[in-house]
Amino acid sequence: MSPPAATFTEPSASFNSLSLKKDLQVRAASNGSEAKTLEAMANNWESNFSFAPIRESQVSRAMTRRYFADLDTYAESDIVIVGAGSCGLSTAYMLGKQRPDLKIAIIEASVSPGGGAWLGGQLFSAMVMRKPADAFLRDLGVPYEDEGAFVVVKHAALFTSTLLSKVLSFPNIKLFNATAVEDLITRPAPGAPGSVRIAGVVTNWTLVSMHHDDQSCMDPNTINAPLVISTTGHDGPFGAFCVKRLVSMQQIEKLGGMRGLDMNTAEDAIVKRTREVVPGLIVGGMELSEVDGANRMGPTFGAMALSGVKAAEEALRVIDL
Ligand code: 48N
Repeated sequence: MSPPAATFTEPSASFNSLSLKKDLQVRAASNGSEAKTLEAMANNWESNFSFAPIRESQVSRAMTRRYFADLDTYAESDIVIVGAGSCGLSTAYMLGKQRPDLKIAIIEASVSPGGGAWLGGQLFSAMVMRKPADAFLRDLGVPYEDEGAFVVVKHAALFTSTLLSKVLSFPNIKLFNATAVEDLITRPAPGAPGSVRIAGVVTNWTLVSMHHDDQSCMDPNTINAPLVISTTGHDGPFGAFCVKRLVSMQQIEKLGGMRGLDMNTAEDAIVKRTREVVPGLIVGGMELSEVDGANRMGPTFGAMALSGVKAAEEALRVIDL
């Protein structure tokens, strides 16, 4: 049984105890069976307040029914995005806006999506984006201070939370967080012996992925998709996952390895080189620096946003071929 369609009520002008009291009185007036209870609550909600009664199993079913319906729906996706950092989320935002017809699954290993974009750099809150990435912020509706060649968002979390909320509001996009991609689904590439085209991802709950060495084999789950966009960040415990797998599958010879910090060189290169690295796999964001040996840019995020814009355009070019 599929969950009820999402019902979105307009945010109330000013929710507070007074508006709650008024809601209760309105409900009491129109609801004979509960009128007494609601009236008592409206008159003295400090002592008579109670939520509508529930059985715990209803909560469990509300969660699990939706989760398993989503697993079923997205088992066949049009696009899978691996990694919900600033690049992956920017990619999803651009695709969600332009192609509501596409089923897009985002697989994020961490419980908390957002990757490295919750702070501007070290533990400093403000986030710098160099122009022309300010155009992306305007499209997203994130305010910033203009400093000439660059702009500053007062808190990186304002950018990331705004982007995340927009992505999660698209009905054709599903975020599976706390879920790791632990391999790629492949098919022989026609006419290219030994080469493959990517045809989906192999997933497991991240906690399971982290314990393959100390638990008996826990086989993974899978998502089929004609196109995967990998934005898993530069090398690290989980980072650069898909490009490292391409090397171990002998689909690319070796990784270029991320170079030292050079903001000007790095940001231009990441945006320019966002592309389909092997058939069916587009790579963007800092994962790309590992493929090409691009420099890192440090605490500036314009290239992540615009690499996401580029990755979305590449995806639409490839998927409509
Ligand atoms: O934020 P990241 O790490 O990656 P990007 O490319 O979106 O943004 C990079 C950016 O934050 C920088 O590194 C800045 C600009 N600094 C540059 C520099 O010079 O240091 O997000 C990657 C996401 C994370 O949330 C990971 O948890 C996730 O990808 N992830 C995975 N998710 C699912 N399966 C995996 N195998 C996996 N590996 C990583």
